Amino acid sequence: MLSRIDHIGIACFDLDATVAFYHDTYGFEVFHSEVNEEQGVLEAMLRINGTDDGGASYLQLLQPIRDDSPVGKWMAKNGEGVHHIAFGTADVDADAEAVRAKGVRVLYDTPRRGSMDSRITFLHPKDCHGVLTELVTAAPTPGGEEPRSPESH
Ligand code: V0V
Ligand code: CO
Repeated sequence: MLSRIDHIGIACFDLDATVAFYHDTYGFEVFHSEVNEEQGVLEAMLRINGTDDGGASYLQLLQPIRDDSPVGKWMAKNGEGVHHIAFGTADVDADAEAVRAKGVRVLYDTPRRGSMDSRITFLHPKDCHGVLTELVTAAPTPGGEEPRSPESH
């Protein structure tokens, strides 16, 4: 079951400058950042709020590390802006199959590695009214919950 907005993916030219904007304007902090070589992005996750399924919602700021990556290609046409939305689920495999059975193109046969060791897949934007849509299951942690932000301890 899709139970929350996991994140909104925002493409940017300069990750540091964009992180600074979100910090200085709204006070949002970087919760996590990493390079995902396979997806061709340098990314920063800004944790916005916890959710009642034990997860959280983030902004995912994305700077392409290659021009021929999905985000690099998209930015060449569109510049900066909202690139995708991601719904969180406890079971990305089951939900991806259920969506596929409805005739929506699911881009990966098996979910791949996403931010913070999550498992992710994507639905084709042309089958989703123009919105690139991601499904994501957060990595399990020893406590059974997602990592918590420093201020929530
Ligand atoms: C492309 N199109 C989009 C779009 N990207 N429409 C809405 N939102 C987007 N983000 C449209 C594009 O304008 C074209 O429409 C059409 O789809 C085909 O696009 P294309 O430029 O020819 O590019 P393709 O077909 O080579 O690639 C498009 C897809 C690709 C969606 C297949 O971007 C992809 O595989 N995306 C999934 C992976 C991804 O996005 N990774 C980066 C985030 P017209 O012009 O023909 O009408 S990584 C991430 O989120 C992580 C790591 C995480 O969450 O943990
Ligand atoms: Co994403």
